[in-house]
Amino acid sequence: MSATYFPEVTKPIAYEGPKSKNPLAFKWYNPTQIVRGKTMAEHFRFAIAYWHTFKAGGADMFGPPAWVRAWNAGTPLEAANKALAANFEFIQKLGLSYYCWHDRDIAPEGATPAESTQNLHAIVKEAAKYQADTGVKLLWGTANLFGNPRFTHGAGTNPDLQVFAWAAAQIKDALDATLALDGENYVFWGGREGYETLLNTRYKQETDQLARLLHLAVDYKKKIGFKGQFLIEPKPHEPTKHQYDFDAATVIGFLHTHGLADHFKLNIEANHATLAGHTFEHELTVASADGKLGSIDANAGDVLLGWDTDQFPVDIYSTTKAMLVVLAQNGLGSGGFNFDAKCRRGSLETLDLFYAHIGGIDAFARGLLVADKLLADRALEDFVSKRYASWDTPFGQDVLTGKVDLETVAALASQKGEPVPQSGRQELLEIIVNDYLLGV
Ligand code: XUL
Ligand code: CO
Repeated sequence: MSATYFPEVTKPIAYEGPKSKNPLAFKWYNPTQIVRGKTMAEHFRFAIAYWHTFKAGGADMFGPPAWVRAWNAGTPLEAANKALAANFEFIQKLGLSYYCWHDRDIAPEGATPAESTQNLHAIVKEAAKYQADTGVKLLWGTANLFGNPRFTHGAGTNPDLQVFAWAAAQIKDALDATLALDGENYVFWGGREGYETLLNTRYKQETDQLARLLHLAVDYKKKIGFKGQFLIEPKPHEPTKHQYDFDAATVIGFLHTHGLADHFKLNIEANHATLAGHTFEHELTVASADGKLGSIDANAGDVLLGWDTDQFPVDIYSTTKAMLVVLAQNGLGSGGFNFDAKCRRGSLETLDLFYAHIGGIDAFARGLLVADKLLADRALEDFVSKRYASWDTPFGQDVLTGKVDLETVAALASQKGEPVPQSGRQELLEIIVNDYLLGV
């Protein structure tokens, strides 16, 4: 294995088990271990986020990039080629199989749309060679429709049709590139699709514009024969004050309103969930309930900071609850777990990239094992089944499926009398989850 950009890691990260003291080893993620009939590798399909891992430099609001990265050198195209080499070396050394990109992460924007297309084609050609050589695959591609100042007032939702046209041009190219690299999904995150003030905004028209852009993408997808899954990634705010794709429930409503529900699933990001005032498992549950949980951006926010810190997930309580939802719907299909996460500014070495990913991977692997055991033992389910037992009766099912009218169900009130209040046993269930977390 070549040691160009990560000489500090000389062999692929291996599973060594929970007793290992080696920080460059997995303690819980054993890619070949079977859980519920699937290997751990199949359960997760972990992906590297190109933007955080290879393009971020630790910059924040108060200081410029702070990290020295050997691949960040030469002309923009030379640097793009070096980052590509680093990407495949890193993924192979981590023992993973997927990556995700924005168009502008992998190839520099040119002076004209034609030059941008050309840059993207050149890099895609190289990426295809690396993919063929390494077996690493593209989980999803997306277009960066928020970085360039032309998108300040939105992309699809911009008041200027000319900006909409530039967004369309970028989506077209990004879809072509995703198809060329056999991408398994394509993500739409509504970067600046939102508003700052209603004083200057036609809310209804902007949401119609967004729906139109998505319909155009669906039509183009069919035209070029792209079979991957389209995904929308909700986020409540940041960069705009109010984003139209606020949360899972809002996006699901939007998709149904605009005749897009058959064409999209959701990519749920943990930190976006908490920004919306929800838990990660809430957003996963809402998406899953509508058959729309398609993929996951695996990261975490900071409880004390109300913004999108995109930290690596280490909280196994949260990963366990997430995996309960994923297992209940029998996996993510063509989706996976993309580490949309970055090291803290102070974690400045490339070695920190390995520790960060290993920590996140193990946190989810542990969550999978605990969730599997909770399900296998029906540790929560027996209580939940009892809680809903009245609905599982034939009469309950008739009410639920609309076979019973209001008077008939109302008659039950006097027939059976005052309902007996039942404990929800929240604290007991929390103890049970803790026991499993500590016991696995
Ligand atoms: C931004 C974010 C994006 C999307 C892809 O908060 O999560 O990186 O995942 O555009
Ligand atoms: Co994301």
